[in-house]
Amino acid sequence: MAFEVPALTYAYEALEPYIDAQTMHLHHDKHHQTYTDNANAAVAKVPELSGKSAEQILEDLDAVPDAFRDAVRNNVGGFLNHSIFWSVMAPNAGGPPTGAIAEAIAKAYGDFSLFQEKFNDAGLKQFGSGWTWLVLSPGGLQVLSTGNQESPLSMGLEPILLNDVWEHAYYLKYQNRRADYLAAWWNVINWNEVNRRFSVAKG
Ligand code: MN3
Repeated sequence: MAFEVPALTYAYEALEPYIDAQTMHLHHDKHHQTYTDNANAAVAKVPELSGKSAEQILEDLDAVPDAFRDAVRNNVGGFLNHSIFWSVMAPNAGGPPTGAIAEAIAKAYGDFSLFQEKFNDAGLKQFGSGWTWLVLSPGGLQVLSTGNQESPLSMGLEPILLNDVWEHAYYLKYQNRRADYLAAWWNVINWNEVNRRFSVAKG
C-alpha cells in the first residue's frame, strides 16, 4: 500500500497571483514527490508499519523502532502534511470563514482578523522550516507551529488548517518576505474543505 502524491484538483497557475505556478510545480511535483518516495522507502523497512495509513503511523511514532523513527517522522509527515496542504487551498476562495469553523473561530478568538493575526504571528516566529496549524485539541481550537515535518497527530491533536512556512513554499515569489506570503495565503483558503476537516475531527 504505497503512498502516492495526490493530483491537484486545480491548475498549477490557479492560485496566482498569491502562489505562483512555478512554485506549485516545484513544490508539488518535486518536493512532495521526494517526501513520498522517501516515506515509502522508510516504511518498507519497518514491517510493523505495513498496512497502516499515514495518519495511523504519525499518531503512534512510539511504535516505530528507534533507528527508523526520524526518517518516518520526516517523510511520512512530509507526505501527509503536503497532501492536506493542497486540499485546504483553492482558486476563487479565501475571504472570511464560513459554516461551523467560522462560529468556532469567532468563539475562540473573537474577530476573524484577530485569529489571522495569531496564525500569521505563529508562522512568522517559526524559526527555520516548519508549519503553522489550526488544530482541534481536547480543549478546543489551538494555533501552533511545528518544526520540519512534525505532525500535530503525533501530539494527539487533529489538524484542521495548515500553512507551509518552509522557504520552498514561498521563496521564488516572496524571497525573504515571509510575512507577505503569510498575508497573501488567506486569499486561497478552501473553507469548505476546512469545514469538512473540522467536522471529521469533532467526530
Ligand atoms: Mn513544503
